Amino acid sequence: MIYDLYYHNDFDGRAAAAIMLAFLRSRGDDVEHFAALGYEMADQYTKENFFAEHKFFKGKRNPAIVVDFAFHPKAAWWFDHHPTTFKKESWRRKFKSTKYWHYEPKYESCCAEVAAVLKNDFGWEGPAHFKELIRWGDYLDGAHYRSVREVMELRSLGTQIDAFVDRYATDPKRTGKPFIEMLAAKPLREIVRLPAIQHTVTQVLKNRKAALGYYRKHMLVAGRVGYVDLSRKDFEKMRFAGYYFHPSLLYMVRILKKGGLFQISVGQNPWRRKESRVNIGDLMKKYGGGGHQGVGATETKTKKAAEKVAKEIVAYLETKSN
Ligand SMILES: [Mn+2]
Repeated sequence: MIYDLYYHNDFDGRAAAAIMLAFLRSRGDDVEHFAALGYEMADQYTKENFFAEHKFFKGKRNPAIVVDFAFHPKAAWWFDHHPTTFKKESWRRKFKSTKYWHYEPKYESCCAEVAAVLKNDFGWEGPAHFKELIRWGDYLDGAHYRSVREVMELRSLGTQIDAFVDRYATDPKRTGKPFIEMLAAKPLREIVRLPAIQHTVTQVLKNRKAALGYYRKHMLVAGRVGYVDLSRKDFEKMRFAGYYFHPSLLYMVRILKKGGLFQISVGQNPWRRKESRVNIGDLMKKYGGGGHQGVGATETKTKKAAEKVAKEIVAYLETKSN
């Protein structure tokens, strides 16, 4: 059987896709098209005929396999671990656990979920190097970074691979089919040493230096809350940069430019989780946005509105961080 493989546009999505690909090929099946999915395309994805009508590729559409992304009732195989996976109430009702549809929020990564399902339900175990792939999938998807320096200075195998995926997320020649085939075939420790990846790491660190200079100059601190307006800058997101300079901060509030909109992005210091008493997702809901316990966002049409929201949130979080 020939399938099309859709995966969330991040490291975990690709790792899950790689495991699925190895499994399919081991039983004589294969994948014709590979497509990365992002939440910015939720409007398209939530259409009933998404798989037949999207423009990711031309030609014949094969049965769809979706990993690490929202539920779709037309998917032949589907795996996800995100608690926000059901985008429509009617789709939530359509979902039932079957041999081919798997929703397992207990897994920190979808690659771990896929490997466990294939082992338990299909009696298949991949090559030994998948252990390492899954370990890094859990680590990155769960943001278990040991320190802010590990992330900011790309000090580990996982953060280096992740920087490469992030930098070329929309370049399928670099992070599409060939990359997924590589993840399926080789240990990560070998992949990370490739010149293309090490070159990207050097580049990212160089760009980061400039962005960090801007942060250092423009970031404001109120109590244990950091605030920076990045809406005029085309920086990579660097959601942890505030903690790099001020490790004692509990929260960061940033204004970013997203398409034509202004996004107010709020995060909790992941190295000080225990000290935080605010559910950021709930807080952002009050401003028409959403998120999880540790991170959330909302959007405004104008810069002025974004500044007003950001100011209110900074003041509120300051009262909660003494
Ligand atoms: Mn994931």
